[in-house]
Amino acid sequence: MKQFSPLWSLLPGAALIAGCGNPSKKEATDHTRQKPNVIYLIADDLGIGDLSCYGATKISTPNIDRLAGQGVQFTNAYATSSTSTPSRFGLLTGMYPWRQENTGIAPGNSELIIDTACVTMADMFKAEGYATGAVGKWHLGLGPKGGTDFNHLIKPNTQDIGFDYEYIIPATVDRVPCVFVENGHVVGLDPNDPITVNYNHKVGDWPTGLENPEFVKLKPSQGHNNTIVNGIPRIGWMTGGKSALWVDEDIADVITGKAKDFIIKHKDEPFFMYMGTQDVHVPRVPHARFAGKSGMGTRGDVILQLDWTVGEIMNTLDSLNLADNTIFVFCSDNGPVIDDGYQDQALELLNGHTPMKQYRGGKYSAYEAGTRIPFIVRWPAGIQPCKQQALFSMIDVYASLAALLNHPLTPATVAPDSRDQLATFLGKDNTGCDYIVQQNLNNTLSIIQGTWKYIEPSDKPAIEHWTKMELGNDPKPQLYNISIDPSEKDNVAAAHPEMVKELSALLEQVKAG
Ligand code: NG6
Ligand code: CA
Repeated sequence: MKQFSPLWSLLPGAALIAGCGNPSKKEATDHTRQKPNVIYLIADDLGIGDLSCYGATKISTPNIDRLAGQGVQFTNAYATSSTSTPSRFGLLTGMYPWRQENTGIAPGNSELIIDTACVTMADMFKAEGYATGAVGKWHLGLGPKGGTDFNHLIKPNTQDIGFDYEYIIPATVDRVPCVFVENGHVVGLDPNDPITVNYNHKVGDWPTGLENPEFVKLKPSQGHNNTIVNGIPRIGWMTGGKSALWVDEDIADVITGKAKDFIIKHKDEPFFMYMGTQDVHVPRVPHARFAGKSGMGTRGDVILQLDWTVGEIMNTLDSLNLADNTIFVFCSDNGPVIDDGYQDQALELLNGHTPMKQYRGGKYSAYEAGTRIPFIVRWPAGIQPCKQQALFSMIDVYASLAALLNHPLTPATVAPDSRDQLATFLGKDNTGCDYIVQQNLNNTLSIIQGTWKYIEPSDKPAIEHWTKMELGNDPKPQLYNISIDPSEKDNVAAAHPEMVKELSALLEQVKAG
């Protein structure tokens, strides 16, 4: 193994630290002399109420519970945004996605939306001598403006923004093309059967959900009526690339296998692996090992599948003796949604399960369940297990990890919105950050400071068209005291004009940069 400067053990985060403020009894070990590996595993649409370690009683997630029990388990952590693309953009760039135009939910043929000139979190790790990899759901676009060409080397790809290796699902599992991309190439593509993708009109002659509903094995409830792949109608049209099409039941196995391979390959050097699971996004298609096992329909089954994935990664680390000095972050990209477009009986089979817990809204929403996420940080060599109640936002992961590595974030354009919250991230301090800013589907912003949450006025629709989710948009300012009213039932803006003024001014200041 590579040896790093002993200075490493003196870095701010390297010393063993107390669990959420309590003095540590552990002694420093040699592990802390080597840079820790970092695994950032981001689940899709998983709710804070979906895990037994967060209080779910109708489903059991033993592996994620074990991870939480060995790490810092956050109870007030937030994603930057209530949908996938902007949330991931904020994490990897350290810049609020709403500062850039094209950061809404990306189609499957979107250009790479992170500028190759941007110094990403992966670039930082690379500069620090880490092997870097992106595995699984990507959803930040690939290739140049004007539509991705999937038949040649796709450039730019994640390798142009700091990743040495990629094995990715370009967008979402409900969007075409239904293929994996490895280092810029569609995996298993037959050059004689090129892929054509379009998001405006039908291409080729493959059946669509709209024209051939008789071929559909999972019926849409909203949208999702374009090209049928594996019996599932998707968003967008595609044709060609038959030999490259993924098998939905096997996606978790494939990406978990690739993630394990990456860890094994880089076991002797520090590595950063960004892993996005397709679970629990629609279409929810569990492998036969998990089908019917939750008693809650496929939404529950893919939660079990996700838990299995986490267990596989943990076991791999254990078997290589890497668990101790690996920072393993587990979280979701946005809040949960029950029916997100397929008739999978998620609602009918909930059986009292509460993905949103007591929080209002869900995916797409400015209300709490839109961005409140499960968030766990395990690092046995550097962290004392604890529950962390401090306010924390995913936008601050980048600068916090930079602080851990003593890596300067200069010039100021690098990760401009990310703040060093390392002490909170590691459970050393429970003060948390002064304020956090979130974004809903329509870019309506809200800000939380202390116990107060302010949602800026918006003329956008109150309800999301397809899911009927409350978006939290209201032409009037909204103010909630989330410590006494976590379900945001009582808008107290009229009673506290001074607080509305203060928080709206702070939000304007953040917007101004
Ligand atoms: C919506 C899709 C939804 C999901 C979402 C993106 C319809 C009706 N709904 O437009 O199913 O794909 O986009 O989800 O098409 S995310 O988690 O990747 O942001
Ligand atoms: Ca998502």
